[in-house]
Amino acid sequence: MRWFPFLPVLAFMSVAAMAVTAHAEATPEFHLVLQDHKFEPATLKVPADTKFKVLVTNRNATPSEFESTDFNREKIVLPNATVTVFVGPLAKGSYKFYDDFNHATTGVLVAE
Ligand SMILES: [Cu+2]
Repeated sequence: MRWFPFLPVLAFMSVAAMAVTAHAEATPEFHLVLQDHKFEPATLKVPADTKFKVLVTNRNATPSEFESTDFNREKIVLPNATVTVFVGPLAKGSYKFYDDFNHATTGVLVAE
């Protein structure tokens, strides 16, 4: 049996399979919880120069709005709900965020 001519095809298929796997693992996930009108954690370390997602869960009895002018996102989070916010890639640095419905509730993303 002459399988030699199929080698390039097999090589291509394995590279394509690797690319699909890498893509599936590509978006790191971080969690924030709103509780007692505080973000937990209030400081969230994230990778610099990488797209990531933040899952924000609201355990308060009132709606919140996860918002940042530093990284330009805003999303309402109803009580007992979780929203997913895609962020980045961010350069190294600190990026403030807050609850737009309760400005005393603040936190910071630290990209490093
Ligand atoms: Cu807002």
